[in-house]
Amino acid sequence: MMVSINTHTTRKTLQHATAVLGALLLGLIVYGFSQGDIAPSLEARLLPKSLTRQTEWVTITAQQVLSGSTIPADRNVIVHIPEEITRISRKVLFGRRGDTIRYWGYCFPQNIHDSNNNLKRGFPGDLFLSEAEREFRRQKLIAERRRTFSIFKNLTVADLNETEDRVQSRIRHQVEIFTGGNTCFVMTEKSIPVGADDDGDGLNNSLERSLGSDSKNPDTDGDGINDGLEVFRLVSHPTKRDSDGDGIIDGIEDTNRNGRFEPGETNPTEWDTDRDGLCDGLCKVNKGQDLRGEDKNLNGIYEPNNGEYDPRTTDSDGDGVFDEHEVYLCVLGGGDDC
Ligand SMILES: [Ca+2]
Ligand SMILES: [Ca+2]
Ligand SMILES: [Ca+2]
Ligand SMILES: [Ca+2]
Repeated sequence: MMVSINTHTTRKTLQHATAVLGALLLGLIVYGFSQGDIAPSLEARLLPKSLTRQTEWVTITAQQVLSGSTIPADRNVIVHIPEEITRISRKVLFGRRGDTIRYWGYCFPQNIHDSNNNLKRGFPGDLFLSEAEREFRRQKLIAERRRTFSIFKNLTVADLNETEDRVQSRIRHQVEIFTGGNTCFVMTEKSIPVGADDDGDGLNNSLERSLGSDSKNPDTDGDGINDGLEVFRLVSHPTKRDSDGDGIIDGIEDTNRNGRFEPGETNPTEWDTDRDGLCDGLCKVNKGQDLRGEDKNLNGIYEPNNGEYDPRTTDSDGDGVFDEHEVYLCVLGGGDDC
């Protein structure tokens, strides 16, 4: 009993010591470099200055990045990029959340040469900013610069262009590709998924787990479109071969399998692409009693000789009678394959 309490206490003490050490380290960094161009970067931290000192430190281990983890909001987070990762893009590593979520951080350089370079420029590592954070800083700098103009002076196009140029040059974003062995600091306003991408489909392992897709298989449902394209571009189900339930699998609807619904294709996320009332493939109608649809053999090819209609056109044969009405007339006439 005593032993377990002591172990627990020791662990607590160690955790505390690590946290204090981390805070001291950042304190030194901030103090040491506050004279250089680090100041605007740190001022733009996501938390008010008064709160940053008491912000908790969290470490995400290389093992956690491999299996997929979450970077919590409003914490000082240290992420160890596992050696197993050769290279991974910032977007994939942080689950493509940067368009809407403000996060920023920096990676400590791996060798002393890089380190010296960065120290000369007044920052101990290479900065990265999410798209949302870059836009936030851009707007802030533009507003600051506008205030420096006299209210009696009209801004010319040249003034505005100059403002834009100056602002762009002040926003430093240096890391798009992360490599194994890096140690990086991250702070985010909302939690973001972090992880390796074992199967290279653009979804990191944390996202794959939350979506229920297979992190070792780039096309979990085997419909011909990879998981990343399904989630981020097509917005279809990575675990469902026929996302819209019209009978035709996603990779047949999206013929060139590029994750976009384009002219000449049927829509993998809409059961009736041409909205003529008949589904693209075959669907149950009349409370499940009948099967009706346009591409009846579900092969993605319009075959009028097989009694099919074109799921891309409301009037497939161009005779002025809409497809749905043709089916209605067929049923009235007692046809058995309408
Ligand atoms: Ca993946
Ligand atoms: Ca798929
Ligand atoms: Ca479908
Ligand atoms: Ca469809």
